[in-house]
Amino acid sequence: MALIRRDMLSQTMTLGGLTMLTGCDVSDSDAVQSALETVSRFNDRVQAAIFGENRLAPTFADALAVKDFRYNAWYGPDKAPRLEEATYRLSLAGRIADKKPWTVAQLHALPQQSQTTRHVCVEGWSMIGKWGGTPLRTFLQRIGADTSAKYVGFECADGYYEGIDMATALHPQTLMAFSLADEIIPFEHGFPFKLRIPTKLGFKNPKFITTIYVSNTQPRGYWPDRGYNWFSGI
Ligand SMILES: Nc1nc2c(c(=O)[nH]1)N[C@H]1C(S)=C(S)[C@@H](COP(=O)(O)O)O[C@H]1N2
Ligand SMILES: [Mo]
Repeated sequence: MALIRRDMLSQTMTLGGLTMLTGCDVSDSDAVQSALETVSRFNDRVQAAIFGENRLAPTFADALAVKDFRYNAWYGPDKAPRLEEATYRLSLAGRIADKKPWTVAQLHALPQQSQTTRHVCVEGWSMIGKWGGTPLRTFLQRIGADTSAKYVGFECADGYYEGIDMATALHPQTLMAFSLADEIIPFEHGFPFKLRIPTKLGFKNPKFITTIYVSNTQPRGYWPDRGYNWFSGI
């Protein structure tokens, strides 16, 4: 979010300082934007170093989880894609040994665990939910993903796209969530699964995923392409 980055920047340096640092005229808005992007990339690197693989997000008693979890996307719930079990296939691409597509039944047969954590949306709401599913790490191992690669990316049925670094993909709390509030995850929350990452802001939790890929090139993200910080850890 450009506004947040601008605020952060004004707390840390003056525009004059920015001009000196970057050698560009801050009255030129393209130059300001590119300086801000340099600072944002720097923030991504610092955050990646601070958010270690072993840092766990807080968990809560199951009784604190809401039953009716709030819906969010860049469009209303009536427009949310409905992925049908009969036809759904999860495609795999990039640095993965076994790229055979997965059916819902195959996904649901994976070992599952539950997690009660807080989802934080930058739009100003947060909610504790109970999700159940398979650690993405287990799935990546199952498909022979190259876990020495740098990133895992996701493409979604609604045109949304996101990506995470490999440390986050292998984090023990990063789940392919097949259930929400002890029920099969509802269509509008991402059926057949949503990627639940409690160490990341809500927008880095893609729903309606149709492709998972492994790459050494940093995947783009829908909101990062619109100015939000790519790393967005919490
Ligand atoms: N495919 C897709 N995934 C998405 C989004 C979206 O618009 N499309 N919105 C994100 C945002 S901003 C939030 S807060 C959460 C909301 O997930 P929920 O509807 O399960 O609460 O989904 C994230 N994942
Ligand atoms: Mo969000």
